[in-house]
Amino acid sequence: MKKAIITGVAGQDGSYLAEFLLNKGYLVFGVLRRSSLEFKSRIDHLYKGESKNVNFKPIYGDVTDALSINSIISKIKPDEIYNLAAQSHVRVSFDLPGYTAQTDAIGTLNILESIKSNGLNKTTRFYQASTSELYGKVQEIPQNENTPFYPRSPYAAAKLYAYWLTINYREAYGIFAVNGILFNHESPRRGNSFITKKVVESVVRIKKGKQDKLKIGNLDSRRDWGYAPEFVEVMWKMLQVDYPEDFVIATGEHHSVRELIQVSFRLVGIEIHWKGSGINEVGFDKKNDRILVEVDKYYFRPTEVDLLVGDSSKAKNILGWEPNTKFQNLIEIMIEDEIKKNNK
Ligand code: NAP
Ligand code: F7E
Repeated sequence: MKKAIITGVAGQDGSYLAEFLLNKGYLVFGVLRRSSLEFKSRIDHLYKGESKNVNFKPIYGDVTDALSINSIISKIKPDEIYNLAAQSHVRVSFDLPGYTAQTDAIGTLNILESIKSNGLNKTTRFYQASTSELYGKVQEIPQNENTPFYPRSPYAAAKLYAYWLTINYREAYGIFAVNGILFNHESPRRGNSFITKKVVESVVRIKKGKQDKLKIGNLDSRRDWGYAPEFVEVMWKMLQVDYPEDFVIATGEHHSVRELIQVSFRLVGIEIHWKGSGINEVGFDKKNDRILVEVDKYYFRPTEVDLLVGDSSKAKNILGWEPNTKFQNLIEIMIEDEIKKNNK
């Protein structure tokens, strides 16, 4: 039975990846941070109650704590490690730059150093959750594995260190260590302060009369949004090939925050029109002129990433991976789930 460790297992991707690996017959060790409440909504079903899976083993650990990470890795000696743990919110990284660096940069060092110092170089494969945020102020469109990076946040700068460290441990010590440079991927399990989840939650609540307005930041920002369950599958694929290489994973489409809002409202039967500009722009219901969307500068970032769109043809050629779910379909899935939750 293959053994995998997932850090960040209670997050959006970690929860889908755990389910995916369990279905493949893995013994999955999920690293969980201690928190004051034990409720882990995305993975509770894997280790509590009737649905629990005996092959899922939760363990306490924190990637900033080298001792805990080394003790976990040296005991388990896993075949694969997926490092998904992160302070993953770009806006929040401007408020918490130190914590973001400790988790997203030094956390990666702690894992790689443990693989090396335990002599697991040839037996443990390592996946690093790299990100399209590395491209930041983009140097070319679309972005591929050779596009130069230009990080625009403490989050991206920390992830840049982890990206290069992964390559360095591969080249210096022969570890099968790879970067998945994943573009934004979303799902009903997305944290609710990220834009897709925030918009669909608000739209359904507004439709149900439970909320007045949606307050939003930069409407013009454009992202390449994919579907998280399809993106975790390719993390696994990257560790199954003969040679370690880095891959861009994306849908190849880009859409603005404005389109995201418009499509989401349309799916609940509301047609949004826009008037004004900049901070004074508003979105209103065409039927009754009611203002439903307002710009709030609180959500602006000190430095923004205006446009991300990826070219994942390398992943298609080498891993045989292609996305099935694109923008419209993704928003439909998320809205449908939100409506179901609201009807409960
Ligand atoms: P997420 O939902 O924010 O999950 C991150 C997980 O990391 C959470 O479970 C969190 O624990 C855990 N964590 C945070 N600090 C930790 C620490 N010091 N030690 C151990 N665990 C810690 O993120 P996601 O969307 O699933 O993304 C997974 C990874 O991919 C992240 O590294 C992210 O930066 C990267 N990424 C994401 C995207 C995307 O679009 N989703 C794109 C590219 C790259 P709690 O649950 O206790 O908070
Ligand atoms: O913002 C704009 C915002 O927070 C998307 C993380 O998973 O993907 C994610 O990072 C865009 C930005 O994701 C609001 O300014 C406007 O331009 O959903 P987001 P992100 O920053 O792209 C990358 C690939 C990661 O690696 C990260 O871990 O939407 N925006 N108004 C807003 N964003 C938020 N959150 N809230 C707003 O009100």
